[in-house]
Amino acid sequence: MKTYTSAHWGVYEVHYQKGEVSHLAPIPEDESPSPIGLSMLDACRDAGVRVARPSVRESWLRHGPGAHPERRGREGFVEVPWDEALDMVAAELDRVRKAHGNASIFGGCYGWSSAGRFHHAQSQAHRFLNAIGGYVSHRDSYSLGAARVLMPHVVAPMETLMASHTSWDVLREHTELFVTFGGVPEKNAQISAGGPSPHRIPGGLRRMAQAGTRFVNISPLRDDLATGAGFEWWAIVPNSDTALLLALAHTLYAEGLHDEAFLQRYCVGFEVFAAYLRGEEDGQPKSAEWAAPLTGIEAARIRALAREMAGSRCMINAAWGLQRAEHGEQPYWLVVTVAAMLGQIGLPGGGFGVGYGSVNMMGSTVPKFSGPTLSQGRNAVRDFIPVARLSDMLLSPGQPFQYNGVTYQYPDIRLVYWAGGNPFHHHQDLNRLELAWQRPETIVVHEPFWTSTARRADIVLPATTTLERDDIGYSNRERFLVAMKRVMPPYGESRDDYAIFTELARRLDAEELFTESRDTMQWLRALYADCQPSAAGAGVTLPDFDRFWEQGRIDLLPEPERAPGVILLESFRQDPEAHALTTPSGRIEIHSERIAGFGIADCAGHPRWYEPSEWLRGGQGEDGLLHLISDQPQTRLHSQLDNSAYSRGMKIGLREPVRLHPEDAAERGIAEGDIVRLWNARGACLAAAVLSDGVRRGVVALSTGAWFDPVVAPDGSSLDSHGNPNVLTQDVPSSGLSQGCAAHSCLVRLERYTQALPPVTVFEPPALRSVA
Ligand SMILES: Nc1nc2c(c(=O)[nH]1)N[C@H]1C(S)=C(S)[C@@H](COP(=O)(O)OP(=O)(O)OC[C@H]3O[C@@H](n4cnc5c(=O)[nH]c(N)nc54)[C@H](O)[C@@H]3O)O[C@H]1N2
Ligand SMILES: Nc1nc2c(c(=O)[nH]1)N[C@H]1C(S)=C(S)[C@@H](COP(=O)(O)OP(=O)(O)OC[C@H]3O[C@@H](n4cnc5c(=O)[nH]c(N)nc54)[C@H](O)[C@@H]3O)O[C@H]1N2
Ligand SMILES: [Mo]
Repeated sequence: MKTYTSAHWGVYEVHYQKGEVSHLAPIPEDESPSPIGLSMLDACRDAGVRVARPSVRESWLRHGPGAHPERRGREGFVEVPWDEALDMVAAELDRVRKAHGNASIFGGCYGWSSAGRFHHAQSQAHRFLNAIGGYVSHRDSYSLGAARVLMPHVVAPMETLMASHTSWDVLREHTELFVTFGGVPEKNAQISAGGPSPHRIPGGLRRMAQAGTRFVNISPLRDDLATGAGFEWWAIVPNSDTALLLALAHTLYAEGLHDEAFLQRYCVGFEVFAAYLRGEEDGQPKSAEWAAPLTGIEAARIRALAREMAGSRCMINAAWGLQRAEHGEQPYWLVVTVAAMLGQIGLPGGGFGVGYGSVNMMGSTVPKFSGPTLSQGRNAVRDFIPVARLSDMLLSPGQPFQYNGVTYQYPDIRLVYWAGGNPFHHHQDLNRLELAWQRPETIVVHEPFWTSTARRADIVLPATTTLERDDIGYSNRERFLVAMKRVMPPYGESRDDYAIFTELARRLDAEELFTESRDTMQWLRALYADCQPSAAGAGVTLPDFDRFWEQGRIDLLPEPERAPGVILLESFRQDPEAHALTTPSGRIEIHSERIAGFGIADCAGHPRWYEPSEWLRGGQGEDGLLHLISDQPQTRLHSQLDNSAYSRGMKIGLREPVRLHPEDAAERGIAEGDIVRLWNARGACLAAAVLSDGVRRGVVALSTGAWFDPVVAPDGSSLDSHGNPNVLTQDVPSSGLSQGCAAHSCLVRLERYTQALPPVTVFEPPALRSVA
């Protein structure tokens, strides 16, 4: 029998030599396996960055909670025995909850952690914190901050939409024109939370192109799309998609190409929007001529595309990146609106997609059921934050914030607990986060690796990786349920998050509540048994646990004849009364009375154009400013595996590559491979120049995930030596509606770096000493 493992970038076979694990290999069913996982073994054995023993920051150990918070990230750690570390963490949790209440513990733990349904660090942490009285939580995600809040008002929750996207076989057969905003990046579709298998997007796109679908990619980056054939690239000004979509809507409306009958039967509020298109609100018709200087795209081309869309079976897609920006709600609302005007929603191959290419699951035909899920218990604390308001919360306790039409208050946080995420990767404006991070009295982090966040904790507890423990791999609408067997011993003294929380729960009189007296294998059996009925409901018969464990994996894809193509919103189209949407009207809301009723300054009741605070106004940055796209990295998942040979192999002289147009480079005297400095008022970093005419002029692309590695620059300011874009991005909300992450609205300057190059030291451990 073969052994398998599951990771966010795929399901892999585990191969052994002489009884020891030697390498991972793609499963044969995967026609486009991701190379990221092949590097996973080495990355997990990398002694340079694994946390070996519980470690406590020098000042905290000596002087207790709150000692020299400004030294977080700057001073070394003392390695202590497990029992001492656990006693310390338990005593500190107890002190804080008694002195300040559980609402002073932030336990959001946002992050992708690793695959496996039981040892999912965030779920483990939430279950534990609930068992000891609760914690301040977070809502939504960095992925989909604006969309998650907006879309339930307009059409349906994002989860529902994502799980029912029109499938690739239907697209191939029916879609004549595929218009995509932000491409369908294959690099991103390597990933799905829990284990994509097999990878369906590269093949899906190629087969569509072979069948004759015409593609138009509207994106600042050309290589967001690869179809194996030619396609049209519209190098749009970043953050101007709303203007382009309004102009497409205006052309359809002005030329009578919109589907009145569809709008009447399936939508509400078109008249209000039409008045805005005509310019009745602000005196400005949203014509193609109006949009041309905003988007950098000629009016005639915009009009021609609108006519072509109306004349063919057309799928409109938007990458999630579009809504990770200021006013990120607007392009999403408009993609639905323009698709509604075309009247093809619910027809095969027509309508809209919200993230084909953002993750692998989109367009799958694998049946959906709730996989094995660890219950998190009940949280007695009601306070929460929208996830991307982390620094605001720490800096402004007691201050009000708006979220989805309601006003709340930021809690007063004394203790931050993080397991399974890396805020010094994921948050915007890291220099501001460095300041906010000085506010709590204590910061506890569980981590397998010496990440930039672990280095900024007071107590670091070393966690195992997936390869070092038994678990069950499952991912929504992916094909395999995987017995993830432990394939190597834990690194150093690292322990499973479950084992760590069990010990803490024992010290805090919550052991039974947390563990239900089960060990890991008992939990795996229980979680497996719990999901058997829902699998059966979806037509999947799961064998008993022992058979599953022995077999190594279960194929969840029914025979082809039982897996008919999926068409998004097909039943709604067939019968909008019986299959009414969950919006207030049960219809698609082109005007939302509910959102209008919120009275939010930057999100009205219908989609409209709002100018971002940072963008290339008029298509060009004033005075040398460039628009920064900080997209998802090709060679890793966020910051995960940045230490791997594969990710490091893409770097140039240890620095992260930044892509820019050859003419923007020439204007600055920059050649291929030169080390450059990117900066703005918020921060600065180094990166290595890669020249490409596939990047729009005025745009630079620096992917996320290079481990944050600040040094003091010659002028005394902080300089990230490695190339982390989040020292540059703005920590502002997408809007007052959603408070989502707006990383893609960011201007920077760039120059050749001529000073002595600081080293990249983040792949070496911090200063460590052991207690005598
Ligand atoms: N500028 C900019 N910033 C962005 C984005 C962007 O587009 N632009 N994208 C945003 C998005 S969409 C996201 S989702 C976030 C991602 O942000 P994160 O999810 O925070 O990033 P990861 O690097 O995946 O962090 C996961 C951490 O969990 C650790 N880990 C793995 N397994 C375990 C385990 O078993 N136990 C414990 N305790 N820890 C474990 C890993 O070592 C790693 O440090 O970044 C966001 N940030
Ligand atoms: N390899 C890899 N894959 C990943 C991840 C990873 O870390 N590594 N992360 C996963 C996660 S957590 C998420 S949430 C998804 C995110 O998936 P997305 O949000 O879709 O990914 P991004 O790479 O941020 O953005 C996609 C593209 O949008 C384009 N774009 C940015 N701004 C604009 C704009 O204003 N207008 C237009 N038209 N285009 C724009 C950029 O060119 C970018 O390449 O990716 C997932 N996939
Ligand atoms: Mo994400």
